[in-house]
Amino acid sequence: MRRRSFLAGSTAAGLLTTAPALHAVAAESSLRFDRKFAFGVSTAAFQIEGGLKADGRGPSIWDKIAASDAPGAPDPFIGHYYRWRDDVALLKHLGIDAYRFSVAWPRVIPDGAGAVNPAGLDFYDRLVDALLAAKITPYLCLYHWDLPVALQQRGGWLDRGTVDAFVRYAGIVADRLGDRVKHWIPVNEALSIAYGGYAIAFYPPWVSDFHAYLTAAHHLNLAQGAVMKALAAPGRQFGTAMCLYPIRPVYDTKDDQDAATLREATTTKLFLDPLLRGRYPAAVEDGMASIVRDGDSAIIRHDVDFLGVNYYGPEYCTAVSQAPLGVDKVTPQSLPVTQGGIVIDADGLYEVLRDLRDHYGNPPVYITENGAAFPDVLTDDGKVDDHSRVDYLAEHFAAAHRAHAEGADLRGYFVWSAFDNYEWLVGFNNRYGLVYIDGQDKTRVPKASFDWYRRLIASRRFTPPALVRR
Ligand code: IFM
Repeated sequence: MRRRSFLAGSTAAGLLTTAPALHAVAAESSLRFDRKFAFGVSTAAFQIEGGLKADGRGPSIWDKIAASDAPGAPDPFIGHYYRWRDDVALLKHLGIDAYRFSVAWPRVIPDGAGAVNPAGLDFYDRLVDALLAAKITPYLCLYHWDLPVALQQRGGWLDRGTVDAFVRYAGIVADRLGDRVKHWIPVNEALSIAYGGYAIAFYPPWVSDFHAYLTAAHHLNLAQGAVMKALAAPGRQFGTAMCLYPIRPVYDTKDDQDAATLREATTTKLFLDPLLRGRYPAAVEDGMASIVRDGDSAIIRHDVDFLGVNYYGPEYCTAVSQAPLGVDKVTPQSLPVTQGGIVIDADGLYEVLRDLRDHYGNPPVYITENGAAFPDVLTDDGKVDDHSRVDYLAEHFAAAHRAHAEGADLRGYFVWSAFDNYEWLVGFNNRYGLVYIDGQDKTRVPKASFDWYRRLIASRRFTPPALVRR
């Protein structure tokens, strides 16, 4: 047998394996998930913790964007650093098997490379104990974008020294938590960090230069591989949380198809290929030549225990000669989008899982992020009826189920996100949570999607709304 069966359709045998369109399946059909399938939620330290100056935490490159330094300025976060016990209680109530969170590097090592802040480690130590007591398996991500400012001043991800500092930091966290944490994810979305920060100046440190982008990408790849090798120990599992989505041509022309292929080589596959295939895509080999040193490829390539897929929606490209690399990213007007402008397309998730099955050796996969921002409203009776999010999630769970039924080695699914949180440049204007957070008093209100997910986890089965609607 190629794989253990963690998922199974409860519909008539064969329907799912022949990949029917959802609407072709009988309305009463439900999809079943095996008990070993890990249901989870994801968060990130910077987006939920707050307490940026509490207990010796150092500054990160995101602090100034998100928070005013003025005395008495409101904390724009959800105060998880202070309310973590309540939050773990909510996670327990949700019934999840696993929780993916990140450790804030500047909380553990305030300047990134110097003295350790014991209070920072204590916080995560207590959190891990509380999760385990609630029977929730921790999936620990070491770096979700909050680089210590002192390291940025030395060049950030353009400086190879940041890789060494990262390996040291990872070792310090593992020494403290590695007796209880078995699942490790070194870096969340290296593509977002490198592309947003160094290619298009959209995120800190606001650089826009192709060579800088390749340099940052390579150092992030190296950091990930180096940590996986340095921390390896019996019983420990290492994986990724990687942006993976189909990149499609807008028009069915050779130019647009070439543009999409080039875009793929310079974005998603710039991270996937060196990890699983041990080499960069041919399109970037020349650009990487002066950056990659002997031995780097062997450090980066790794037999991961799981490949983490962060999927939100597909991307569309067209050939435009004046655009960088001759490729322009566009969103066709006709397609449905989330509040963040992301195209809603569950088939894209299915395609990603199929591509990993067919072209990357069918590694064990977790969906490490999937979710959507919609304009949620807290009604006077204290409820948030986020049916759009329920539909989005149900359709994506159905697509993942279908891929698994067709042989993709899918092991689990982490919804982004447990709580409404600080969505980088747009703050609380894009809410992704299953739990609504009141911006003023930070009250936690489970949304309808929380109840939907809770029922799914408890029963391990659900009926996708698409099956009923169409
Ligand atoms: O909030 C982000 C997260 O930090 C990284 N992945 C995408 C999410 C939604 O934009």
